[in-house]
Amino acid sequence: MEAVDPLDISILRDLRDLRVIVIGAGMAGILSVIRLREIGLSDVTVYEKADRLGGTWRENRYPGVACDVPSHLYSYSFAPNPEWTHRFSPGPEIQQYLEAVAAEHDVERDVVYGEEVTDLRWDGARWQLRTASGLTDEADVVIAATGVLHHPSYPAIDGLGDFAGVTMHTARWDEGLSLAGLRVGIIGTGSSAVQTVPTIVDEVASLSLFQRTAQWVMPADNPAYTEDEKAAFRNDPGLLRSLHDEISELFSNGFSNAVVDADSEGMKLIEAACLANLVDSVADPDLRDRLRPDYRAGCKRLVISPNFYEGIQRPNAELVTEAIEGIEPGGVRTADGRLHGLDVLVLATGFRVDRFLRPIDVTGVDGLSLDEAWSQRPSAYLSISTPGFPNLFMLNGPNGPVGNFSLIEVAEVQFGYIAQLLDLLRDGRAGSVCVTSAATAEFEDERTIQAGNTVWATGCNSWYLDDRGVPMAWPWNFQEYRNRLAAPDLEHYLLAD
Ligand code: N01
Repeated sequence: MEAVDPLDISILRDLRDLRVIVIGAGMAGILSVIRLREIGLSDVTVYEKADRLGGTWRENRYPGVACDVPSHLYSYSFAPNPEWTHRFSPGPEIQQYLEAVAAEHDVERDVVYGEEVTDLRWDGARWQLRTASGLTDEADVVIAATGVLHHPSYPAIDGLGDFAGVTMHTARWDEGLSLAGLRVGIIGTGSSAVQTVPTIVDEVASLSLFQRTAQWVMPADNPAYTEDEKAAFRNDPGLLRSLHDEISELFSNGFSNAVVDADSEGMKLIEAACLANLVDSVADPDLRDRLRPDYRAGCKRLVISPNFYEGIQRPNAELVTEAIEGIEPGGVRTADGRLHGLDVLVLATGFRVDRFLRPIDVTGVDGLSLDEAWSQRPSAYLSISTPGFPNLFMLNGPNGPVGNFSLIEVAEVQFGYIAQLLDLLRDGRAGSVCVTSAATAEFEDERTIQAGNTVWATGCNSWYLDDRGVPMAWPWNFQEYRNRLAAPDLEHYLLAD
C-alpha cells in the first residue's frame, strides 16, 4: 500500500459515501447504526445470524439474569431511560430497552436477520463478505459488533454427554422447562450461577451447586425505583443525566482506579466489603469456610449479588466442594464416590473469551488470516484494530475494559474514535486506514507490563487471563481509556490511497 501524507490537503476529494457493514445486532450493532446515520453514513447493512436483535440479552435467558452494572449507567447516553424498574434491572427488561431504542431509531430497516457471516476478505480496496447461506456483499468498512461473552464454554468433564436428564448451558436456557419439583445441579460459581441459585432455589426440589473455586461476593442492594422517582426522571432529563454521570464517575474514578492498582485503598475497601458480606451473611462456620476464597477479592471478575448467600443457605440447597469426577446418566459423581442424583444439569461454565469475531474466516492484506495474526493470542491496538486488516474496526475487541463496567459506555467511546477514522476515508485523506504493526507491538508491550499491577494478576485463575497468565483486560483506569481514545494518533496508522 502506498503511504499518503495525512496533512497534505491537496489530495482532498469530494466526501465519499462509504458503505458500511456491521456484524451483529446486539447492543454495539444497534449503537453503530444510530451513530453512523448521525455522522451522515446511511449506506449501512447489519448482518445478524439470529432472528432477533439484542445479542447477549437475547441469548441469556436464565432465571435471575440481570446486569450487575446499574441500569442508569448501562444505557445509551442518547437514550436515558426513566422507566428502569430497579437499580440493577433484569435481563428481559434490558432486552426490551434495546428493542425500544432500536424501534425509535428504526434500526431494523438496515438489519438482515438469519444471515451468519462466515467469510470476510479484503480485496485491496473493499471487504468482500459471504454468509452461511451463500449471500455475498461488499463494503468499504466493516464494524465487528460481535460481542465478547458469546460462545458458551462447555466443561471437559468425563461423561457429560451421558447424562439422562436435561443438560443446558446458562446461555442456552430452555425457557419452556419448568424446574418445579426437580433436582437441579449447577456447575460453576461465576456471575451466571450466582444469579441463578437464589432465583430457582425455592422452586426446585433440591439444588446442588458444584463449586470448583469459591467466589468473593460483593453485596449490593437492588431497590426498585418508586413511581415518584420515575416520574421525577421523566419530568427532568437533567436529573437523569446527573444520575448517569454520578454513577459513571463512581465506576470510572472509583472502581476502575481500584482494580488496576492492587495496592490501592479502593481495593482494600472492596475486599473488606466482600469479607464482611461473607461473615455477616453465612451463619454456619463450615459453610462459611468453604465459601471463603483463597485469593484476593476482585482477582476474578467481581461477582455482585444481594441474595446469593441467602439462596445457598436454603434447606434444600447444598454447596458441593468435592471435585467432580464424572457425569453419569443419573447425575454427577464426585471424588468422594457420591452420586448426586439430578434431573437437570446446568452448566454455568462461562464463555470462550478468545473468539471475538471468529469463527468468521477473516482474510486481510496479502492473504493474512485473522487466525494467523492471532495465532499466539487475540490482540488489538486500543482494542479496536489489528495490523493487516484495513477498514475493519471492532467494538469491544481484545484487551478493552471488560471488567465490571458498562460495555455500552465502552462501545460509545470506541465508536467516537472509529468515527474519526471514518472521516479520513470520507474526506479522501485515505482510501483505507490500518493500524501499524509497530504501534500495536508498542501498545501491547506497555499494556502487558501495566497488567502486572492489576488485582487480576494477584494469583487466581480467571477468564481475564490469557495463555501466559497475563490479564487481557484494559489495565489502566477508564479515564485513561477515554483519554487515549479521544483522538486517533495518525502516526500509528497507515493511510493508503
Ligand atoms: O462464567 P465464569 P459466568 N469443572 O467464567 C466453573 C458476565 N456476566 O457465565 O472458577 C468445574 O465467570 C468455573 O470454575 P473456576 C460477566 O462478565 C455478567 O458466570 O474456573 N467448574 C467458574 O466458577 C462474567 O464474569 C453478568 O474454578 C468449572 C464457572 O464455571 C462472565 O459473564 C451476569 C469447570 C464459570 O464462571 C462470565 O460469567 C452473568 C469445570 N470443568 C455473566 N469449567 C452481569 O450481571 C468451568 N467451571 C453483567
